[in-house]
Amino acid sequence: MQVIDPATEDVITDVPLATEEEADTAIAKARKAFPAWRDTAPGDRARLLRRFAEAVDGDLENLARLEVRNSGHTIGNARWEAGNVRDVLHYYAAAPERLLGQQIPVAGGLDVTFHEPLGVVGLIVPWNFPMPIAGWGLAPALAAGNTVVLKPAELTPLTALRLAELARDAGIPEGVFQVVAGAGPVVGQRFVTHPDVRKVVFTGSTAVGKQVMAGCAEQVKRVTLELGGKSANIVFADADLEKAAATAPYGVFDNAGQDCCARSRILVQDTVYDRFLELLEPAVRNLVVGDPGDEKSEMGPLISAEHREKVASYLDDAEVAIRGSAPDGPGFWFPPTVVTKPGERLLTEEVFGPVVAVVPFRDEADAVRIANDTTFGLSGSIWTRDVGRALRVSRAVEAGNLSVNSHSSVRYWTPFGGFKQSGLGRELGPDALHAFTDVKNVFISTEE
Ligand code: TXE
Repeated sequence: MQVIDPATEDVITDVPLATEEEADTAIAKARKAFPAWRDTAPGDRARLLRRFAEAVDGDLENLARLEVRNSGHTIGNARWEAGNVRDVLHYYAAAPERLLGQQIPVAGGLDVTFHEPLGVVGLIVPWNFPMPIAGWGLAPALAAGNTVVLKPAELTPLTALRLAELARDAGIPEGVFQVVAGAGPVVGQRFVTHPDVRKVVFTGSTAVGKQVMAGCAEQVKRVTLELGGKSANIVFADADLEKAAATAPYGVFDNAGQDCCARSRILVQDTVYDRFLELLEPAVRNLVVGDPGDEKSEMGPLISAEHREKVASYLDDAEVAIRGSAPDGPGFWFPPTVVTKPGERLLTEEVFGPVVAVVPFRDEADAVRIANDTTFGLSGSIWTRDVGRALRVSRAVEAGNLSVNSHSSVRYWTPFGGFKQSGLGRELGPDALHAFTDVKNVFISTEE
């Protein structure tokens, strides 16, 4: 498979696509490696994860540059992403020694619980954030004592392959973490059907996520899903309008909008709607779109020509109000685009590109109604100076990750995941660890 630089359309390298048999070989190796990894003393497992984190840190600039070329991410973002893998590995490195069970009062004996690792975990990773999404799965999975096979997206395998090399260099035993680059319907599907894969963590489109979940149901296989979004950025009239408008582009155009948490609907209270658009316009026009390797760039290209066509199709029946800049020439460029008269598809489907709809609302109830008028429920922002309103609206919006007066979505200390068709289960934070274990209860009789 050819790997393409989306900013130049140059072929970077070729990567062999694994067959189903090769996926089976990797799964067999992971299964073989499982008992020894599960039984590794917690302190030793923690030490190996820390060494892996340090190896990532030592390679941070190389990983970031690799992502700039393979995914078109700006160098600033790519450094954050590699740093996030390091941080998540450090965070979960503390876990093997703190994976505490319970002792439960019962009659006639002693009752204790254990958090047992599941076995082989299959991670299916998309192309939009290849590094962090890999890290969010593999760090807690390994910390809890599972072994991992990871399938990167067809378009973006390079940083995952590098992470596997770094793991090996750090001393993670053979078979404990393997990367199998291949097609979704072949390798990804094999993770779903293979009985030795005990859990699948899937991040990607809602359509494929539903198939993965249905496939996992056949074996009652554990599954975590992180799917699409259509998140709302709700701006009330009492908000710091300057700040809300200046930061709104980063809430939706970051990673060229290829972000499941993109606030792709900006809902603005009608009394300040025109003023907000006036403030938004320079922020959109001044966004630096260009060579992702340049330190000054704030937005890079889209991932592929095919994806650019899909993004463009959302403007067929829409009226564009503001259009930012984008380079000409080779590369899958698309300008940041603001729409005030969106078509139905743009309002309901995930665009996954730099296109945002700005929609007026009347009052609090109206804002909540519009925000919730979607099958998705991943993320969102609320801009207001009224603390009571911030809390009321946060509780009323059906989404897993909300921020008030901020566009932040991901903090590795806190749970991340979706309501409704945005997903199932949570990643990150302390609870994600339990998503990679099953609780075992043991009763020991004290009767003579
Ligand atoms: O996703 P796919 P695509 C959304 C976004 C985007 C759209 C399509 O709207 O425009 O999905 O992107 C693997 N069994 N998101 O086509 O196909 C595939 O190889 C098992 C949102 O890239 O879902 C890749 O590794 N696996 C999203 C991963 O699934 C299969 C991130 C995701 O690919 C498979 C990405 C199968 N049958 C896209 N078919 C988010 N939540 O951030 C494919 N795959």
